[in-house]
Formats: sequence, structure tokens, C-alpha cells
Amino acid sequence: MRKIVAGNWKMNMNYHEAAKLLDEIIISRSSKPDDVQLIIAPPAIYLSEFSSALRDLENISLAAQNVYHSDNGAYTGEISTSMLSSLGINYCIVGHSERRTLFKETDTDVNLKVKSLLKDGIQPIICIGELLHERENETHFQVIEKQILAALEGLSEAESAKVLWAYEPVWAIGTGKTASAEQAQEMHAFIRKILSENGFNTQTPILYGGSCKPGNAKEIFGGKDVNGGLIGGASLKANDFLQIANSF
Ligand code: 3PY
Repeated sequence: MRKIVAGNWKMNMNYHEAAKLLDEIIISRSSKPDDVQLIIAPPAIYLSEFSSALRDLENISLAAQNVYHSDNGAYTGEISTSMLSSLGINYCIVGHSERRTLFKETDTDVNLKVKSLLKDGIQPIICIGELLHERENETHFQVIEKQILAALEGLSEAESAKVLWAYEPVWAIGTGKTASAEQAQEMHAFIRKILSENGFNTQTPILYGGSCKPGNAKEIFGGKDVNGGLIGGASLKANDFLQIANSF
């Protein structure tokens, strides 16, 4: 299974800071073997230039952090999947908990975005995760099952093979709390079970996200169903991000 470490830069860094960080990552990875695929998700405004900078590098790809599902039209401020595809963007994060919570993105929105991305040849990184009270009242497995099935509604097994998953317990995002390696592995195995029971592809990467950092990445990535990470804050420092990428 492919190992993937993705950096979700969120809405951080001005252009100069972002370009410097990308350069540091490129310099350090250009001499590395191709064993771990890095994905960088910068703010959308930097995608065009970064995609030119990364053109010849196979082990670093770009992801958008969000997209709108319609092809074009009067949707002020939005970006379409075909626009991303025309820049050669390979991945797009969908359904991050910050989008679900702050921007009221629903499971239906996630499903529409996934379909639109696949139509334009972009691999969605679908974020799923339970809230703190859902873990505490032990409904976390039901929540995750519902999110998976809603995201893949109407998709074939072949289409589901193009999807990457990111399990991001919401209580571990921006809180400094991390799921234990056992909790992460347990949920990742559950995700594969749900995919299998519903006739979807089970061989797609499942990343862990939520306060993953150099100090805990190795332990978390040790889980047999954990294929890498979607990294928030720690992806904003080249050393931390690269250390995480070396944690397999
Ligand atoms: C985090 O680790 O904080 C994330 O939200 C990664 O997407």
C-alpha cells in the first residue's frame, strides 16, 4: 500500500512564507527515494504557481483544500474541479471538519464534490471523523459509517478505488489531543470493514489526521491499516513535516 503524508496548510502563510516552505520541502525531497508520497494542500491562490514549480517532481503532489461541485457559472468566489484539473492538480481535500462545522458543509455537499472531482480525474481525500461527544457516548462507529456511505452514495467500486480517506477525529483537531495508536488503528480497520461490506474498494489509503506531529507519527503510522497522515499545524514547519514523512 502506498504511504502518503499530506500537509494541510489551511489558511496560513503569506505568499513569500508559503513559497519558502515549498522550496525547503522540494530541496529536501529531491534527493529522497520515492517511498513516501508527499501531498501539499496550500491555500488555493498558490496552486497555479506551485504546480509549475512541482512539474518535474513525482513524489510531491498538490491538493486543493476545497472545491465547488458545479462546472462553471455564477458562483462568486468558488473554484471548480475542472479549473483544478486544468492546472494539473491531482488531489482535493473534501469534507474537512472545519468546512463541515464552520461552513456548514453537509454529507450531500461532500458527495457532490466527490463526484465532480472524480469526473475531472482528481482524487478526493475525504475527511471523516466524530465529535467529542460522539466518541464519549460511543456512537463514533455509527457516525463514521454514515459519513462513508453518504460520501460514496451512487459511486461504483471502481470509482471508490480513486478515493483516499482521512480519519480525523474532530476532538483531535487543533486541540493538541491525538487519538492513541490503538484508537486510530481500530477506526481505520473499521473503515475498511464498512467499505468491504458495502462493495467498495478496500485497498485505498486511509490517512490519520488530528494533531499528528513528529513525536507521535511513528507510533500512529505503525498501525497496519494506517497508510499515512493528513498533517495540520506540523506541516507548516519543513523540519516537522519532513520528520513526519520519515516516520514509517
Ligand atoms: C489537523 O491535524 O489539525 C488537521 O486538521 C489536518 O487536516
